Amino acid sequence: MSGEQQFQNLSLDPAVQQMLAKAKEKNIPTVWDRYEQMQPQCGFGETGLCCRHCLQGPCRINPFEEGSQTGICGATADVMVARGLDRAIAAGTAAHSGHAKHLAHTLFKMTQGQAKDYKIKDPIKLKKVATRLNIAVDDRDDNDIARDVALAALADFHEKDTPVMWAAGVVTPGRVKVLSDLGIVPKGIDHEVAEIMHRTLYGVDADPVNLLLGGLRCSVADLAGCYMGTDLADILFGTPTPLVTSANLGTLKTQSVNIALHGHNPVLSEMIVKVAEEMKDEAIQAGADRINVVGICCTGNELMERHGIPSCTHSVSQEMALLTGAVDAMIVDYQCIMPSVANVAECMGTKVITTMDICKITGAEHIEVRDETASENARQAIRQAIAVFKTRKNKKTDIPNITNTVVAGFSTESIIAALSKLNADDPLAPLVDNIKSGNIKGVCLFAGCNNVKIPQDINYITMAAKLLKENVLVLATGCGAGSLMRHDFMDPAKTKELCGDGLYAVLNAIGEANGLGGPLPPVLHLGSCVDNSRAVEITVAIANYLGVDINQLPVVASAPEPTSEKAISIGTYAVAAGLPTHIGVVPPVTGSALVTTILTQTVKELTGGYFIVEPDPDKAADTLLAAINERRRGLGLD
Ligand code: NFS
Ligand code: SF4
Repeated sequence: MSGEQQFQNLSLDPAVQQMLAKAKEKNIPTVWDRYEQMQPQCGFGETGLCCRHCLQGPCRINPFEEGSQTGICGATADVMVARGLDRAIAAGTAAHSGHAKHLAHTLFKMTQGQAKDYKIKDPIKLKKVATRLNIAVDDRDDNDIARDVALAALADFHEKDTPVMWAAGVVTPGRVKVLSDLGIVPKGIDHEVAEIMHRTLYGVDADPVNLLLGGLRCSVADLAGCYMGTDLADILFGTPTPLVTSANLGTLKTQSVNIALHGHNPVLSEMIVKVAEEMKDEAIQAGADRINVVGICCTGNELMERHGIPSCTHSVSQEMALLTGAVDAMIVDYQCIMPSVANVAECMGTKVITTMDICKITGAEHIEVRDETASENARQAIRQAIAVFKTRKNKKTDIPNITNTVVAGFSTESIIAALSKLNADDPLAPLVDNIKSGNIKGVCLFAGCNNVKIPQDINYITMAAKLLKENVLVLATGCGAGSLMRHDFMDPAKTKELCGDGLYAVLNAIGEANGLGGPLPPVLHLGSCVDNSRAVEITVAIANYLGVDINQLPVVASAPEPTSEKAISIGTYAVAAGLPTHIGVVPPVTGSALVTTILTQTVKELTGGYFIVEPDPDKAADTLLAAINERRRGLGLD
């Protein structure tokens, strides 16, 4: 094989393939090289049968061997696997809710006049959230309402007698009952994370079913953290409305000071975008035409949704952005940042700048960004990027000439607004009627990451293509959205080609009614991974409209290429919410037949949701279609 073709088994994105060829030529190791070097990976870990929870270990169980089938303390395979899964859920929950807590602190400080760079951008959303929380809004100052919302958010982290408000208040009444009956309504977000750490400690919970119920409860706390993250970010930075933008490595520009923002929390990235605008002249003085801010991973999604900032790449291909030689600074906050970016940056003569005290990377420069001094800190970081540009400006870059058109900016609010152009009095009616008639067979949410074990994007595009043709409305978040946007699935010019007739008719009617002169894009971008809450909000609205519970709706979820523990916690709350939930990578649970059966079958009797583990994307799409059809029949639809 020659040229870039040899990289087709690593990534389906032609821009990534070009950069892989360059990495090879320059002998710069990437995630794919390290993956190869890691083979064969350990079978004990792969099946969840190794335990390091105490100093008598490590213990491992060989499921194929006679003899000792427990760890030294007597923990069985079932216990080991359940404990491991619980800790992954707790880690995911800690991350999403840590992000939300950060926003709550920022919002609170803003109301106290201590974070002057931040403002309430969406007072309507503020009042909507406050009302849901039973916080008075009439005749009150926005600042006072915001303070109460921030305090309610912070209160949701601690154990209390009442349920977590961002959990119990955001699902259907039927779901609250299901979760209450199972004893899995969280009492406090941090409390649930801590309790998982406690019960998975050496010599605590040794009942796999009890452990899994604990994991489910923690995942509901994860839903709360995600939902809070979305709510507070919308209040501070605005609720997305549709806009046109672009994606892929071609969004980097040789003549510009290129800043790649990578990570998750808009608290940082929003400030960089704002200050970059103000510092344009400094960039021009340095010889650039402007400051070009692009996104990577979920912070990229947040900025794209709210401001149309282009996304340059996502997830497993993050090193590729640096390999272009055009990134003057990669500024990161936390989560999903491969430490290897610091090495690639060094090879390419550029910089990674870390900004949060919990996320420093050896080899990167650290500029602590604090709420109180955010714009000044942002200025410092951008100045570093301009300095790098000065040394880079006469050097060759290798930017793949590949960009994809993206229509993004969907949110519950913007979708309802678009639907209200078809029926102002009853905006959900057009959506629900089309589901009933079968123009829309069902809804599938694609979420999660890319994973080095899978040729990048292949599962997303295979599955989405099949589901769209079958008239399934496709929503996407996180790096799943990133994947689909880099293959034109968010380009309205492709809606006709990609969608079945019924779905196309609906997307076109909405687009026309909104003056777009054409359809909505084939896939609706709902935002970052915390914004899976938007999919929950839409699903709950449909369920309430029909007077049914979530587990009856023809709605499914899929993380076809999951990597992070955050994807595990999200998948688990999708199951707790009652959704058939596909994952395309086998998680480390197969060492326990009991745990595997509970997750893929038994849990269905408890929550109505269940996991579908299927690495083959074609088969996975068929299984999700069958699940959608089963639910349609349950509702008496064809
Ligand atoms: Ni979600 Fe987003 Fe991407 Fe995966 Fe990481 S950025 S929070 S975890 S890799 S989708
Ligand atoms: Fe081994 Fe038990 Fe310790 Fe785990 S907790 S390492 S199974 S002795």
